[in-house]
Amino acid sequence: MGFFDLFKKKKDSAEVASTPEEQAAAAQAEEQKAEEQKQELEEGLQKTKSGFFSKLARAVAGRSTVDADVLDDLEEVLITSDVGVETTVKIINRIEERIARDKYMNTSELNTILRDEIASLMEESHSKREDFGLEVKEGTPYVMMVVGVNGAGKTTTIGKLAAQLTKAGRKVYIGAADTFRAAAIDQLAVWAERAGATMIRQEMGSDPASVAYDTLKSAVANGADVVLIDTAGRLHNKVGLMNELTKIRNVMAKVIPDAPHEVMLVLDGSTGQNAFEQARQFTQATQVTSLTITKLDGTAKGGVVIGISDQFHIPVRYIGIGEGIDQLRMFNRKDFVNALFGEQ
Ligand SMILES: Nc1nc2c(ncn2[C@@H]2O[C@H](COP(=O)(O)OP(=O)(O)O)[C@@H](O)[C@H]2O)c(=O)[nH]1
Ligand SMILES: [Mg+2]
Repeated sequence: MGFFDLFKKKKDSAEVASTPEEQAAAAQAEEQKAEEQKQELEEGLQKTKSGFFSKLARAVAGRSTVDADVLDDLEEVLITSDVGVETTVKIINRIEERIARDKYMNTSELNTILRDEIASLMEESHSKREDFGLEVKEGTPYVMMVVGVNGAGKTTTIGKLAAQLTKAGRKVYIGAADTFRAAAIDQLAVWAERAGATMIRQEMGSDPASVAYDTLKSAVANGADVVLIDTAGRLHNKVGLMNELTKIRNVMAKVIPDAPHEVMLVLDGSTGQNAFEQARQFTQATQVTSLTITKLDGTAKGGVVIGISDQFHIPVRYIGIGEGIDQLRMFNRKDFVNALFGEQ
C-alpha cells in the first residue's frame, strides 16, 4: 500500500454509496470540498502572493524588455521573497539561458516564464512517484518521527495529521517524546483527544527514547496503523541533538526493524531565512525524509517552500495554513504554483 492510501477512507462495506443518486451526491460533495480547499490555500498564501507580485510589478514598471537591469531587480525580488540565494541564482540563470536562446523577452512574459521555471524546479526536487516511494505494510504500524525546533509547529502538525488519519479510519498512536516541558505533554494530550488518537506518555523529564519504545510496543500490541512520535526541539548543540535523535531511532528499530519509516522536519515558514538554517542543522543531525512547512498563513515568506525543497532535495509533504485542526494540507506543487500565479 502506498503512503497516501493511509489517508483514503478505509472501505466499510456498509458505507459504500450504492445507488447512482448516492454516488452522484458523494461526487458532488467531493468536488465542492476540493473547491473550498483550493480557495483556502489561496487565502493562506495571499500575503506571499501579493508581496511577491507587487515587488515584481515594481521591478518591471516602465520597462518593456527583460534586460540585465530587470534581471538584477528580479533577483532582488526573489531573494527578498525568501526563495533563498542558491535557488534564486538557479532561476535567474535559467531565464538568462532562455533569453539567450530566444534573443528577446518581453517583460509581460516574465510572469509565465517565472511560473514555468518555479514549477519545473519544484518538480525536480520532488520525487516523481506519487508516494515518494514510501510503502506502508499492512499489519505493521507506519512510524513517523517528527523533529524541528521549539515552536515550529510539531505538536500542532501531529495533532492535525492524527485527526486526518483517524478520520480515514486509521488507528493512530502518538508518543509524547518531548518530555522536556510538562506543558508540551499536556498540549499533545489535548490534540490526541481531539483527534481520537491514543497517546503514550511518561513523566516530564523522562527519557524520550523510552517513551518512543513504549509507544511502539503498545502500537504493535494493539494493531495500530500509524505511530507519530513528537520530539523536543532543543538545539542545545549539534552533537547533543544528533545523539538524542539517534538514540530514539535506534530504540524504535528494536521494536520495528525498519522504523522510523519517515522522519519529518517541521519548519516555521514565517521565519524565512531562519527556516533554511534549521533545515541545515537538522539534516546534518539526522536523516530527514520529508518536510512540513507551517504558518504560511499570515506571512509573506512563503517563498521558503520553493527554496527549501530545491536546496535540500527533500520533498515538502505538508504545509500548515492555520492553527485549525483541518488546516494542514498535503503539499501539491501544482496547486501551490497555481495558488501563487493563478491557474493556467
Ligand atoms: N497560524 C498558524 N499557526 C500555527 C501553524 N502551525 C502551528 N501553529 C502555531 O504555532 C505555535 C507553536 O506550535 P507547536 O505545535 O506548539 O510547536 P512545537 O514546539 O514545534 O511543538 C502554536 O501556537 C500553534 O498554534 C500554522 O500552520 N499556522
Ligand atoms: Mg511541541
